[in-house]
Amino acid sequence: MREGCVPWPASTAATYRAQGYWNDDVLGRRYTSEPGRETRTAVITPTRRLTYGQVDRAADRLAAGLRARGLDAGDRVVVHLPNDVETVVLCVALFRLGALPVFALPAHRTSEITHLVNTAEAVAYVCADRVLDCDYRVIAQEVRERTGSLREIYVVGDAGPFTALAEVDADPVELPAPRPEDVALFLLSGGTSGPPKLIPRTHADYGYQLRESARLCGFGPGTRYLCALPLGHNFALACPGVLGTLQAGGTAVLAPAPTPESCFPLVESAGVTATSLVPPLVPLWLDAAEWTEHDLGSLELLQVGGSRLDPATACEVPEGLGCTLQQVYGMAEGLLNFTRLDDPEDVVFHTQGRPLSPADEIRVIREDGREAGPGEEGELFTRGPYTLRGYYRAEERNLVQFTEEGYYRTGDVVKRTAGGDFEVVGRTNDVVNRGGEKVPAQEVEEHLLADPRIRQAAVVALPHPHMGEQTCACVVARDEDRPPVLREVQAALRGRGIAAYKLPDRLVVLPGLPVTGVGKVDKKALRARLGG
Ligand code: OOB
Repeated sequence: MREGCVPWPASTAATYRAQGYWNDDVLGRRYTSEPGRETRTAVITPTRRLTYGQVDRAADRLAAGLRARGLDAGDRVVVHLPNDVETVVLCVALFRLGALPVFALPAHRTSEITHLVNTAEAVAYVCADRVLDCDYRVIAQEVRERTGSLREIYVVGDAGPFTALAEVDADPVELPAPRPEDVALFLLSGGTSGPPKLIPRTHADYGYQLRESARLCGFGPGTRYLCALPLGHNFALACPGVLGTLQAGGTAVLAPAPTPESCFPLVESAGVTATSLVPPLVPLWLDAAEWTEHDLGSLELLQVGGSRLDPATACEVPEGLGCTLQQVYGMAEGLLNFTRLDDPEDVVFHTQGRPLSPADEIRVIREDGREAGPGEEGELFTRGPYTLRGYYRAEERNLVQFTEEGYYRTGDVVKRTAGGDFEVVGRTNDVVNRGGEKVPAQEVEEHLLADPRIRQAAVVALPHPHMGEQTCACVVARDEDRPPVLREVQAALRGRGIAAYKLPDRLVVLPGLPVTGVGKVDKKALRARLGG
């Protein structure tokens, strides 16, 4: 494995191979090497349609073009693109080249991208020209000024001072195939405290994840999967997502946004059979489905995950959208849990499912350190054939986040039913789960403290009816007579270039913050005081 990554122990890797969890396949293998693929539709967007043959050829030309411009196997490339054809082709091209995509979210701004480029020592950044009110070329310029490793900036669309991705093109060349146990891509951590960390995923482990989740979800050549959430998020990418759909020979339908307005016409025109959403979108889809003129009759499966789905909303899905509901409790670090397509309603409505793989090892540890029994709460620890053994270049963090036996400490508090299904009931780490979007409290606190009006800051989660949780910033003002107000604080944070979903929803100015016996801010007491 590459420098900075923690490999699975050799004996464990040998077992995963011997038991068939890992095989010799690599991501980016030519799709048309399978019979009958050439003319079948691989990708659909509101304006374009590509066959597997076209994806294969475009990816080969792009890989050759990138290589001619000096991109090599092992190089990191920050990919910051909307759901569109270029994103899929780039992803396949990078896999073929053995270069490693680092998937940013569309909502990320200068602050996050700078952090990613620096942490990955990325040599290239690929962005859109503009989407809605955001000019990504401005971000590119700022990131280039603040980092030292970028050699190339590629833009999809009007490149301005940078290189247009469309011009990166060369006759295909023979490329050495990556090895199955090489890192193939980096995902971002969302569920842990502190700034996002990079999660190395190998060809073998990610390949297994998408193959096995495609099997569990019954994906095949007839599947038309709507990618409504950002393509670079694990859920929409590989659970089974776009990569699982393409591997199974189905069609990936890419929506520019997850709203009913943007998705319903595509469901009808492309005959979408499956999609995935985060919980706050489900009531919106249910409401819109009542009055829509679009025919949603092709939809068979709705996956929901990322944060807690309220059981009352869950119950409405089968009738309201005319499809099967599947709860997915996953994490970019690996472990995926699914309710099964044939589970009884009680399980589907009230639990977040059970592990994907028989090789997923699970421990639920109570506060007193003992193993939890059925129905007892505890923190979930896991290891397995697609769960990382360490974050990229994060030795210190890894000591906290992994046990000596290689279990990943999820920070999630769960209960297991007698049937072995999980219910996610809480969290031990300092993250606000804002309807599936993860807001690391410490990162926002650091930005708040840069505001001269703020002396002390603590960010806590408060319950919210639609989002599940909202972000509340508790601050102590430097000048008591002129306390900051929410709008000013949001504007200041926006000015620091952070993603909009990380802006506090509420601001509470206090004379002081409660502290624990050891002098740390007592967030439990804060939440209690705020009615959380
Ligand atoms: C998904 O991945 P991440 O990495 O953005 O966030 C992981 C964390 C989990 O540790 C858990 O705290 C929370 O998100 N979570 C859920 C959940 N699914 C994830 N909490 C309650 N109920 C659920 N169903 O969020 C993710 C990755 C792959 C598939 C689906 C979601």
